[in-house]
Parts: sequence; structure tokens; C-alpha cells
Amino acid sequence: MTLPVILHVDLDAFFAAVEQRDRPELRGRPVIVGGGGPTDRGVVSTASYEARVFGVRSAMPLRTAAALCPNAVFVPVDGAKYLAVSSEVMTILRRFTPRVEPVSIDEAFMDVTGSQALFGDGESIGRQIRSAIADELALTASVGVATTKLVAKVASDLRKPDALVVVPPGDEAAFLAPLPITRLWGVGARMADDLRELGVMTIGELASLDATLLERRFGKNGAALAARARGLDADPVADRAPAKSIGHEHTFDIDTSDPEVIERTLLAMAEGVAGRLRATGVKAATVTVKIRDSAFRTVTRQRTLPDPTDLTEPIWRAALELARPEVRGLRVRLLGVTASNLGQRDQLSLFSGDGIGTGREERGRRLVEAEDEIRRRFGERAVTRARLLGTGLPAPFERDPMTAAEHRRPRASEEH
Ligand code: TTP
Ligand code: MG
Repeated sequence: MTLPVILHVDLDAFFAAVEQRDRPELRGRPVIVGGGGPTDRGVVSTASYEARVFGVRSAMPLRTAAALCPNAVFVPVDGAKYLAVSSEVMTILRRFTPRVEPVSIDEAFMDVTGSQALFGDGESIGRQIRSAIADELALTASVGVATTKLVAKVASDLRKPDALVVVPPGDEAAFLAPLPITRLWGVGARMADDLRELGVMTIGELASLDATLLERRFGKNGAALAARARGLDADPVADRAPAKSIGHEHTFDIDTSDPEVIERTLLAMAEGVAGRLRATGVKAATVTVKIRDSAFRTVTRQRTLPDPTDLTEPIWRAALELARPEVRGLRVRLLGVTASNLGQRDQLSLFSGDGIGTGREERGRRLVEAEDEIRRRFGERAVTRARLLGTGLPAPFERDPMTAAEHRRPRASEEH
């Protein structure tokens, strides 16, 4: 059985680091982000590490912070900017796996167990993520690598800022043992006081306590605490609910009846849909085309594929066959291609680099995955089918899941 490889990624002094990046005069200086300034009644959102030296912390009244660090530069919170940067960070993380669970604006868990054949082991992926965030966003992130979310989170926090900490499998309990109990999830100030009364200062001392004693003292939490102190935590990385369908639509600037234009447009859309299926790690069993004519009459035609796919060709072929009889004699205003009936793609075929599948389908897949990688690194237009060159069509279609129409299932917790 392969052990899980979990990463916890957390940006350093996030709001302050973004401000220092965008305003070079703030670099190297104590920066306090929050409210309206040193006399404001609000609290500190965050402080740069230069300000933390003076004892300034998140959630502290701004006036207290000003007293501790009179030379600090106070900067108001620019939420929209931080959200935009946050989504750039999450996009970088999703290059390595679709299994990304954002937990706050600057923090996410990732399950990279299945990504290792493609990107290297957890440590190497952690290094690549840190370089990508530094090179592309000019920010630093701390990363923890471990077999559980709990240990990965403690690890990312341990040597902040700008650090990578790896806890090898089997070392979890020893890694946690010397750390103070407050580092554990679920140990608040009250519980920490109670534990100190029992003479427990470190996680190791907590782990050596009898689980039934903890249970008697703290109830259900006590049993969970005993397990966590040993680094045991089976909480899976909860990635987003999978999309129900992935599709693209295109409205022509001028209504067209040119079969060549229609075919190329369907190809561009099939290409975009297939790319997003692969990026999401799913295959589609159903293809739907939508055709709207100059009189705004709309038809949709649907077909089930013999085999679920995430490749351009079968999607394009199905779309062509569905569209051809419908567009005859029409002036087409809008075309759409949607893939639905999605199923998780087999993880093994997705990330295996071990030379099993040498069949045609498998070789085709290696090629498109290489193309996907080139697009990831050099941009969407770096790999374009000859047929799409010089057509003026977007090639391939926009793949950003945030801008494309798609329908999501409610999260599991919303289903009942
Ligand atoms: P954190 O990741 O907790 O803090 P940080 O990124 O500033 O510093 P580091 O991770 O290096 O310790 O929170 C992320 C952002 O969330 C932070 O930059 C500002 C915001 N935030 C608040 O607005 N109020 C708070 O009380 C906390 C803790 C964070
Ligand atoms: Mg942070």
C-alpha cells in the first residue's frame, strides 16, 4: 500500500508580503496591515516578519501594535487584491494535482500521492511549488510534507518563514514529541491549561498519557487528542466537488454557414473541453452539441461515446457527426460543445510513468500530457493544431475553469 503524501502550503505574512512586493519602499521595513492606521480601533490583520520581532501579532489592537513598534508602516487591508493573489496561488498548486483543499486565503492542503510519477516525490513537489510561487508571484511560501494533514500543517509552520520541512513516514510521533501541546489542532488555551495541570507540556508527554485518562478528562475530544499526539490523523484532503459537465460555447461575430468554419470551431472547442477534462482528472461518456441559428432557434443533440474519453479526437468526431445534419442550410449564430456523464479517471493511468500501457491509447495520452505540460509552462498558444492556425479562432478555447460555464454538484455536506 502506498502511504499518502500530503503537503500543507502557507504563504508567509501574506497580506504584508503582498504589500511589500507591490510597494518596494516597504521592503525590509516593519509593515502592519489592518484597519485605518495606528490610532484606529481595529486590530492587526497581519504584520511583516520585521514587525513581528517587536511582538506585533495578528488580532492585536492596532494601538497596541503601534506602541510596540512605533516605526512601523501601517497599511489598510486591500481584500480584493489579496483574493486575486490567492487565486493565483491556488492555480499554481492545481498544476500538481486536482486534489487541493484551500483552508484559508493563503493556505491549502494537497494530496500529491498520485502526482509523484509525474513531478517527483513530496519533497521535490514542495520545492517546485515554492520556486513557482517565488518566480511567478514574488512571494514566499512555507511547505510541510508528511503522511497526514495534521503533521504537514505542523511542519509548514515549524520554521516559517520561507521554509520546507519534510517529515518522513514513520517519523511522525518523534517529530511531534518535543513540540509544545499548543501546536496540536484542537488544543485551545483552556485545554492547554488543563494539560499543564496534569504536568503535560509537550506533545510527546501527551502521547505517553493513557488514552482512557484523557477520555475521562476531556470526553470524546480526549480520545481524538491522544491519537493526534501520535501523529495519527486519517482526515482526507477534501478537494472540490467534481464538475458535472464541462463545456464551451462560441458566438460568431457574423453568423456563418461555412462548413469549414463550423468544423474548425467544433475542433477548437473539443480541444478546450478535452484539456479541461484532463486537468480535472475525469473522462466523459456523453457529448452534447448546441446549435443556435440566426433566428435564435436552438437545438441540442447528444450522444453517448463507446468509451469514456478525455481526448480531443473522439469528442470532436462525435460533435461533428451530431452537428453536420443540423447545420445544413442554417446561418449559425452560436455553437457549443459539452462533455458530461463524467467519471474519475483511473489514477494509475493518469500519473503512471512506469511504462505499463504501451498501447496506442496510452502513447496518445503521453503525447497530449506532454502538450498539456508545455501549455502549462509556456501558455495556451504554444501548442496549437495546424488546422487551427491562422483561423483567428481562440486556439484552443479558454480553459480557465473560473470563466467557463460549468455546473457543479453541491458539496457532499450539502447533499442531504
Ligand atoms: P496566516 O497564514 O495565519 O498569517 P500570515 O500569512 O500573515 O503569516 P504566517 O503564515 O507567515 O504566520 O493568515 C493569512 C492572512 O490572513 C494574513 O496575512 C492576514 C489574514 N489574517 C487576518 O486578517 N486576521 C487574523 O487574525 C489572521 C490570523 C490572519
Ligand atoms: Mg500565512
